[in-house]
Amino acid sequence: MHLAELAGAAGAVAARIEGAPVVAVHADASLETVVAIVGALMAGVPVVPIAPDAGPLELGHIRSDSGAAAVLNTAELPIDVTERADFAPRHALIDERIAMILYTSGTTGLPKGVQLSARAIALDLDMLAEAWEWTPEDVLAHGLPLFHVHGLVLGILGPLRVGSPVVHTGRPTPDAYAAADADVYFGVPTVWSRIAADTAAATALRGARLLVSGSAGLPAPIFEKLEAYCGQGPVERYGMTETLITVSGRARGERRAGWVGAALPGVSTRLRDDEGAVMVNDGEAVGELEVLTPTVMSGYRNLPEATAAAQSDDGWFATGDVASIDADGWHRIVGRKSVDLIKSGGYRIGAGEVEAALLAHPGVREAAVVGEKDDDLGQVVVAYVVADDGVTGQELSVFAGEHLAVHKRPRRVELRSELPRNAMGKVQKARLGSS
Ligand code: MCA
Ligand code: AMP
Repeated sequence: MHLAELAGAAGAVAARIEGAPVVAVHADASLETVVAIVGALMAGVPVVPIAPDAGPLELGHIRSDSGAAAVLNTAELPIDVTERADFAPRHALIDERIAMILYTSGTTGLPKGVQLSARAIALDLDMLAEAWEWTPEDVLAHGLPLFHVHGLVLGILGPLRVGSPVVHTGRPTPDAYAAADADVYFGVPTVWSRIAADTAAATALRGARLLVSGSAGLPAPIFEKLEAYCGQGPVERYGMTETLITVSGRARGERRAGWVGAALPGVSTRLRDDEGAVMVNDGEAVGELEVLTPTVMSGYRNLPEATAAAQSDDGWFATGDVASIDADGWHRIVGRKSVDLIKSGGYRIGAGEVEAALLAHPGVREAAVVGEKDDDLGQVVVAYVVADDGVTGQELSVFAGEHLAVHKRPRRVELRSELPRNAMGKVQKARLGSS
């Protein structure tokens, strides 16, 4: 679809929804999703992209918490991508208005709505375009989901802002990436690891100008394999839904396996130790990474306390990631402070949300969910459950599947007679794999 056609089709959506408080979009990987989201942006209506396979719990929560009056797209209000309207956008991506609300998992409870202003999104895309020397001459390819920052903000709004064509491959398989014949490729580490294991696909990317990896740490051996087969290792970049992308390698700069680059212009970063003292940037000392960025969210929706808790007393955003920074300002992400935030295939999954879904089963008495190391997905979701006699792991997998999006479901459910607890009665998750 050409830009003028997109503007016409999105204009038709914009005219229809103008004045709505919030709209949700059933965000499958389709042109309809792009038209609906761009239409909402044109109309200045905050848009909530929803995972197409979201379970009833998440869906109900997201709709009521966001206040979305309607769900656009194939599910409830079919969008005709051939319809056209001359809608004059009243709100370019420049103001403080909330453009998008992205629901993302925390350590406990239901997902939180991260409110992103139009200005923050535009600024982040401009910073990335500069760092990656991204121009209208580049064809971008990726096959990432359209309900998170990576696939949607970077992967769809990015090309629209830069003016570069984008090919969405449907799924991010090695074959589809190899066939895309693009200049720039975006992927999560799982995608890069699958490409690195497929010599033919990896070799087909030799002509690319830039490979970019993010959403989770790229293992150094994968970087090195890609370097060998594709002629370059990916540029890594780091960010969060709450801050957008704040740290990145540069297109023409150094690419260092295991490191995610330097702060983008206008962004400051620092490390704090357990007592809150700011640490030295010597490339060795590890502490919690904090960022001060003009791209930070406009708060969690309806959660002023959680919003305040994520900030330091002097207004920096506490990422919850543990990192080191070297004297040149390069960052290495070492892990996360909380075991209750799991990253699987680049998806952020809150252990508490999965535990709550399992505990809703009448035969489940206790549940503890952890992320266990996995070569393909980085981490996989594993549930340890104490259940009544006769309840099977298989039954609980199916039960969880009825309540949660597929990427949040435990890949393994292990039944235990009890869970290891400390003297205070708190589950000791670190002991679960071996107990
Ligand atoms: C998956 N399957 C399951 C389960 N999980 N079946 C039963 N139980 C489960 N627990 C099914 C899937 O539906 C699929 O079935 C098949 O198993 C293969 O699944 P999987 O191995 O997960 O492969 P995949 O479906 O290809 O997923 C890998 C993936 C995916 C493509 C890398 O994880 C992905 O799209 N990740 C991107 C996440 C992302 O965009 N994160 C960005 C967050 P079938 O084949 O039948 O369908 S934004 C962010 O992090 C910040 C801002 C940043 O820095 O970017
Ligand atoms: P999300 O909320 O899905 O946006 O996930 C944000 C989290 O993903 C961060 O807090 C990090 O833990 C992780 N992350 C993103 N990019 C990277 C990266 N390049 N290296 C390591 N971790 C990353």
